[in-house]
Amino acid sequence: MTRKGASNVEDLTMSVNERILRDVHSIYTDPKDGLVTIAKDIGIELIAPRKKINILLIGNHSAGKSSFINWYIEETVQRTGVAIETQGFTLVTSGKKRESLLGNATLHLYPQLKGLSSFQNSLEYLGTEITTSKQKQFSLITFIDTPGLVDGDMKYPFDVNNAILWFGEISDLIFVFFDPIGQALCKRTLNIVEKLNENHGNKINFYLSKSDEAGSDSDRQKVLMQIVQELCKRPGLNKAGFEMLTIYIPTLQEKKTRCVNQIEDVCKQVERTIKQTIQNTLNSLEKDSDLIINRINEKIKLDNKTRSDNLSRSLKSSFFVLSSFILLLSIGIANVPQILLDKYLGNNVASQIKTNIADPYKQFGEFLPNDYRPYFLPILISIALILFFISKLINKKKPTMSKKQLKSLNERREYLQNSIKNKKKKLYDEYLQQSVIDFEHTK
Ligand SMILES: Nc1nc2c(ncn2[C@@H]2O[C@H](COP(=O)(O)OP(=O)(O)OP(=O)(O)O)[C@@H](O)[C@H]2O)c(=O)[nH]1
Ligand SMILES: [Mg+2]
Repeated sequence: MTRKGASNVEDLTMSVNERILRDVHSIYTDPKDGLVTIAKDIGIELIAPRKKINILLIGNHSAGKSSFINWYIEETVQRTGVAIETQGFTLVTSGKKRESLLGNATLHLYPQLKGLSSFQNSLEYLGTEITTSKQKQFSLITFIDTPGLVDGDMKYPFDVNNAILWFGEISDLIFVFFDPIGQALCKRTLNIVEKLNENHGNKINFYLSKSDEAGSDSDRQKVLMQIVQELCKRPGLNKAGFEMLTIYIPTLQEKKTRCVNQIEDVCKQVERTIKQTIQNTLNSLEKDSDLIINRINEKIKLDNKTRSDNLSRSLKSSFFVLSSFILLLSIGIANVPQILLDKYLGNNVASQIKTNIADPYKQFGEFLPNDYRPYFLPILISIALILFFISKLINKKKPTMSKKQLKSLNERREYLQNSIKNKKKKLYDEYLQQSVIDFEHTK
């Protein structure tokens, strides 16, 4: 099968949302015509939008973070159990084949992780699990599974707080899991949540996980109250309308429970975030294109101004060169003996020169006091030289763009104004159409 064929098959199996994000990503990253390259050439740093959203899961040890991921993707990728199962940070993402990557291989796949300093001497604690699952919205998600947080002497072989805060920055959603049995009120979890909340409050969602194990309705209410109270004690977290969904993994439920499982609401939240991300991505595409177009316009305007400045400089400079030249010529001619002029130019021309150049020159010299007359010639030559130097000084031209550069800028502006904007419009229409279809289905 040809590459083209392969990509068509891929297109057919891809969801509209996935394709929109992939297309916009490649509009940015194309090495030749990508927005990142075009912007860089004119001094603007752009970051390509991601093809997937990132969801960071944090919480106490054994709160069910890894189990949630396995449930979502409908595959057992992450180890789960009562022991401290997840020891490092794992990115779980969908791809063409099942693969587990550790350390450097993960950095290779996600070069931006090189900015994360927490794993400098313990890269083996940073891994990626690629699975072929496309369940729910997984093809548009990267889950970041983290080690359970515990209080006390527990030593992590890397800077766990720093790593969580770093991943918080690049995440679109942060799920905080509290479970009813374990250390629901683990201080370390609360501290990190408080810190994350400073800049990413809108991304954070709290869940009472394993809520099937929370006992009776009133027991569960008590646990919920306790957690909410503890969270509200933190000044930054004390916000009105605290929401904490109660969730459990249906297949792991041990006893029958009357507890309402709100796990589907988690999926809906994920879908909302994906939709929002697509809208934001398409809007950024438009905004970034405008930014580049404006910068290109400014550059062309500046170049035109520099060109006209250069022209006026060279006109002024030519005036001084010409003056200098005329002065030197006059000095030369005025000092040629009359006999030679008569002999070589004829009487007529020679007498014209005498009356129009040589005589005024002599009269002009006679204005000078007697003592200065010997310096008349050197003074005139110096003036001519000064005029010449002034012309050189004025004639310092500023660099302008070459015809080729101008042509390429104009072409790029054209490309952004027409191709990219049309493409954005088309993708937006597709997105809206699909949203309408989704809406019809949910009615
Ligand atoms: N009853 C019940 N058990 C669950 C649920 N979710 C997870 N478990 C169990 O809880 C234990 C811990 O789950 P994990 O998914 O490993 O928890 P974790 O948060 O990833 O734990 P660490 O990686 O150690 O931080 C496992 O034995 C799971 O089977 C749930 O919703 N209900
Ligand atoms: Mg785990």
